[in-house]
Amino acid sequence: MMPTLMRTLLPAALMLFMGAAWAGSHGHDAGASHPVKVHMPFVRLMPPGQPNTAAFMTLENTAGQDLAVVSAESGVSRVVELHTHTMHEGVMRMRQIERIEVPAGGRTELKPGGLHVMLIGLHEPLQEGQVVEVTLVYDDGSRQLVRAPVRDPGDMMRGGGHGMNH
Ligand SMILES: [Cu+2]
Repeated sequence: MMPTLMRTLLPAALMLFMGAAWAGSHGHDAGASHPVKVHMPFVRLMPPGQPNTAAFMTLENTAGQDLAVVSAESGVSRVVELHTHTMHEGVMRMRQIERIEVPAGGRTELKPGGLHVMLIGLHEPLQEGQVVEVTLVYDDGSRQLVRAPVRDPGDMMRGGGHGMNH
């Protein structure tokens, strides 16, 4: 009787505790405490007059469960979409996708030519070094604020960027 009770009560208590801890990080945009770690976020500096740009970063899921980014928000542009690139008849095209998967214990790279957060219809031209706030919304309902500096991809190619270690 007793061991059976323990087996049912203990996991329940544990889940309750974890739920409380989780809820604690929910209400606000919890960057540091989110199970997904964001590495090297940046927004690509575009030539003047370009109304759109994109945010890139590496997402590392330290949780034991698969997560996915299902939307993103930012105040800098009219529309924010999740995008990927696909080859279509030999031409690289971007298209909108529903979600960006970040498998448990895995990493997902958002990079030029691949997955990205598309910022469409910038309210104002972005300046190099300016920090753009992008909020990622996950399929578990959690939100994560990412601060991504605006970088010139040319600078990064020449090694002038910070932390581009590949
Ligand atoms: Cu795009």
